[in-house]
Amino acid sequence: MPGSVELERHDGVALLRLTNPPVNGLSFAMRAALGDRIMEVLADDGVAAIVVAGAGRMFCGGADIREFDAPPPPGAASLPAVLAEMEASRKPVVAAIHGVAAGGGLEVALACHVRLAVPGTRLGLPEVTLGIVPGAGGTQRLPRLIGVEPALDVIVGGRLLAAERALALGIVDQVVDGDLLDGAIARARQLAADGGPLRRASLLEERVAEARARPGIFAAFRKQMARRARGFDAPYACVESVENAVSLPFAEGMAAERRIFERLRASDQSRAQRHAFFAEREATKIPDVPRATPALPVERAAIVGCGTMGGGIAMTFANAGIPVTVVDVSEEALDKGLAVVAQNYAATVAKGRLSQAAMDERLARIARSVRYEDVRDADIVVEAVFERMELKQEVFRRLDAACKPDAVLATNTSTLDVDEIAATTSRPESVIGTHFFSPANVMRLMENVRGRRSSPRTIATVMQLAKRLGKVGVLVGVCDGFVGNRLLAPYLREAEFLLEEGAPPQQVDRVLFEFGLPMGPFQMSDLAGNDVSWFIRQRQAATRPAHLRYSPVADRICERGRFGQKTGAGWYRYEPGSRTPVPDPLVEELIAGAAAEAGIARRAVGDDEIVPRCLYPLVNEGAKVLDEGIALRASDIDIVWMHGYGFPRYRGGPMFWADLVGLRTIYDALSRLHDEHGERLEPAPLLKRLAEQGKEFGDVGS
Ligand code: T1G
Repeated sequence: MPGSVELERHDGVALLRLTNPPVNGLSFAMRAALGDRIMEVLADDGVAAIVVAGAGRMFCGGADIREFDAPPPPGAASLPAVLAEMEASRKPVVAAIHGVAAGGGLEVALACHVRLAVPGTRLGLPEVTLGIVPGAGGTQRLPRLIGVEPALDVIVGGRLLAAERALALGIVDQVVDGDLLDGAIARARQLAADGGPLRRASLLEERVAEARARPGIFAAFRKQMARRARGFDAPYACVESVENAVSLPFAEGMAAERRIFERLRASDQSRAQRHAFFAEREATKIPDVPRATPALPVERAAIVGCGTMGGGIAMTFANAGIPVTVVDVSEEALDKGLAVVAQNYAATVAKGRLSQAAMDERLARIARSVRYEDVRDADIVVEAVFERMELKQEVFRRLDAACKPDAVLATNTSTLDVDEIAATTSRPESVIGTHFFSPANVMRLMENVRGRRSSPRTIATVMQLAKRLGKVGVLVGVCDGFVGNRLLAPYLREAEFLLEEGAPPQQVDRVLFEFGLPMGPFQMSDLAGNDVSWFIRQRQAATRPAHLRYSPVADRICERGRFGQKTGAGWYRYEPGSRTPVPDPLVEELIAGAAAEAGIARRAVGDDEIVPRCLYPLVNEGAKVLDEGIALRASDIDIVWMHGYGFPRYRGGPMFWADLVGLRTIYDALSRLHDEHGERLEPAPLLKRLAEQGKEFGDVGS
């Protein structure tokens, strides 16, 4: 197993280097090596002090997540025990931190007596994002070191902090401007020479004692985190473990932390979140586009169309420090669109999440123009005009003429054929889909759609651009709806059929919200705008199979101008200025009318029918998309639905969730629905094969 701890001697100071590229993961071997080195240098009279550092580009990225599913090898070193030895050392131990100290990596540093970092270092305890709690003393040492509330923010938030923030909180003792190792060795030598008391976090009782006098802080914290933590177990387990740091002696708190850690590590939620972690990294691996494929450096960008999407995409570039020119047909259109951009930034400033200076800086990166000539310097242009093929083709013809020869021409289309758009240019190899999700400056998914002719360089460019924009890029193939919206179609279709069969919109929405989706399908449609899907349905009407049942209710709602929140009514009614959905008897009438026309005898639909009826067909469509090669792997589909539609991360995405449910179960249920409702619910061949072989989607392609 990989992982070692190198030892260098510097005039009485032992420098221990954690070595296990690429992130110095604390594998079982690494923990054993660290324990052995600590014992070695503690016993060495020639060593007066110790410095712990990381080899390569970072201090340590934490425990090796890949080892979580395997039981520890017999006699495996316990990280908490190794850290306890190190902290108890009579010889000063200084942590020299660069790059990243995350999870167990930061816990190693917390067991040192002094922590030094360099500017640019990021530190944190992201275990909660993996569905676990810090398992090597983080929930016990950090509150003692920096106080309970700040520790709760760090541990439950799970974010990595900048070195300066960590200094302000007291996580690090100094941010070193000069050479980190020189500074750390000098500090260690000085501590040894001074011979003063060493600060051991586990022995600091003042802050936890003070918190003991304020028992309400944990209830208050649970209350304020409730919305964000809805459905997740780990955040609440983190609070429980920090609460133990206040109510229990250190040793008992550590034992409780270990029990909580082991319970969560074995949970489906943690397995799902670990799956999501690796899935995001797998999605960047394209079999026929090696990582070394040269990409076009993106220094300047342009957007055509300054509507909601165009404005949001412009913000995404500006936020990433990339100057961007927005082109639209008139000054009025630009005024309107850029006013929305400014309002969005102002709202973030008002919430204290962005400084006014940063807002001004970002706005200054957004130029405007009504002339295509002004995109000539752009390395990439993203078209974000209305979802009509002839309009998009006209835009691409003009871009083809105006852009520099090697520019990438991207379309933000959400369903249209990228190949048809590419065919209108002289450079189809430079054309690709970059499907952002609304609001584009917030949603992290970037569904990159490769056309038949998209070149490796074009693909590499947009996949690298995704990371630079802070997005999660997933490469998909061309079909109606690509991956995200293609799976959305059967989900919405079955939800609408359930209405005709007897379930009111608020029941379907409630059950799917309780499952963990950010909102149910009808509230989501009212938020996104019912006219968007109405227009798509009209485009598809000509080719929709006539023999398949189709619910007219959504069309009838739109024919009445009920486009959702933006018109004050859709599937629900909205009081002026309110976003609270109110059930509307008119919609009930439309549903009952459609059911009568279809000869459907309405009934009481059970809550327990709704998740299978809406999500199994979504998973079934995922099996087709996988089989057709539109998605490279099942985990890519999971990423699309977690980052594009808010599928709960603690369920790992629809395909991982389906594997947990069991494909045999899903296949049998779908077969029954197929018998009852007809061919649209026929199980996909891949689903059938996997169910019969007792396999999972996760086995496909491996
Ligand atoms: N374990 C295993 N593999 C890891 C890993 C880890 N902790 N961290 C990264 N990798 C792999 C990753 O899959 C990728 O592999 C490669 O390393 C580069 O990663 C006891 C129990 C550290 C900020 O949650 O957040 O400690 O794709 O592309 O952008 O309490 O990696 O090349 O094959 O992300 O420079 C807690 C997880 C673990 C941190 C670096 N630690 N990692 O980002 O590189 S639990 C974490 C990250 C724990 C203790 C508990 C990031 C990074 P491949 P990368 P990066």
